Amino acid sequence: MSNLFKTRLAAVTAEYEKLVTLKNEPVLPGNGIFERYKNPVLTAGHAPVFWRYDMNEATNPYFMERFGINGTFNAGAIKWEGKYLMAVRVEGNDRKSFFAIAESPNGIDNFRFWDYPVTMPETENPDINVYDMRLTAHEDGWLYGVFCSERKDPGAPAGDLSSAVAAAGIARTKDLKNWERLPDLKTKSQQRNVVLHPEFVNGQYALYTRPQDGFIDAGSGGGIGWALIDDITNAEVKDEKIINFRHYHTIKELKNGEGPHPIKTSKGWLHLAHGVRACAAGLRYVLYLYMTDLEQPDKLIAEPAGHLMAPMDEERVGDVSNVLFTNGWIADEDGTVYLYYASCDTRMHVAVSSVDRLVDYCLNTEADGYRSATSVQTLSALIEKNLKLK
Ligand code: M1P
Repeated sequence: MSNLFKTRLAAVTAEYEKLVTLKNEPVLPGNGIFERYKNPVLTAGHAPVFWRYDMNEATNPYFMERFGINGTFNAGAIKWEGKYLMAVRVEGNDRKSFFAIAESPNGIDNFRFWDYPVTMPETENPDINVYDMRLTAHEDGWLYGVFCSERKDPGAPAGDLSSAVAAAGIARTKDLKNWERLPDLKTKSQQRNVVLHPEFVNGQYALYTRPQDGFIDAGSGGGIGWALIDDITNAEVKDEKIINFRHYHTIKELKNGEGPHPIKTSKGWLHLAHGVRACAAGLRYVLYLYMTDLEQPDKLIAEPAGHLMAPMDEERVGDVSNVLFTNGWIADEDGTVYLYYASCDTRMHVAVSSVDRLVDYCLNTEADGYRSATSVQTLSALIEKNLKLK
């Protein structure tokens, strides 16, 4: 082995091992609702060395990267056979995204990718790009992955190489290794952020949807939708209603989208979502919570004003600035909630809370009154209550 090859192999391997074994720690005292963890749980550097490099000196004498990884973000999550798994959106330097499973023994650090990425079967109309998988262990016994399938807009005028069409791809598996691709969701509008509810509702599959007029703009799509589906192997949205509306001058004025599937609690279904507003810096993506009725998951029962989490510090920096996005969380048997979120379409982080704390937050934080005056009323009532304690 030449010196150069040997030296670079050793240095790159040592750097990788140091990164993936880095111990994580909570950032305290936090806000009491959740604790952010200090280090990102997945970065491009977590991609195994043998993904990025040809390890054979004869064919790679300079030990140079042969397959660059640009980012690891927007991951679905599930606890599986005692391990914390993420179905990660891995984006190569070629801008194509694909899915790969990363596994951790504790949910907060030591995430390592499985050897191979997911080989997702294509439909007869191949996806150009796939991303943002939501994982749902459904009561029908299958584990579903619902994701965005992006294709070039067939109606785009010549020379327009950007217009695209977003649809919901649907696949299922029993082992997260072998996937059966089902037909894409049939729907009148474009769709992204489609999520499968884990239980049957009136004997039907239920989907959270996000109808949108264009590839980027939600347009007349009023928010997060809800649709019951007769047959998941040929899923079609026949009737769709909005259950979580966008609203003027809020964190979700422009767009919103369901995150992972909601967590079932004794007080109702706990939902995590992203909201988007426009500002001089571009689009600002934040995370928020809402709750729906236990018996009627399409009926809103609580929604605190504003965001749960917004990008801060280095979370603001990345390929698409000012973005937090989530499509994965894990509620552990003891009620601990691992909330996985991506910053700036670049890397993954974790924040830890509990079902009790998040429900408390939802049920005891004032809803948005939609005016400055109502915000002042809310704040003044809290101040008055606190000052009486003196
Ligand atoms: O770049 C930010 C996000 O933009 C899109 O979000 P939405 O579906 O709300 O339009 C998605 O492409 C998402 O992947 C991305 O993180």
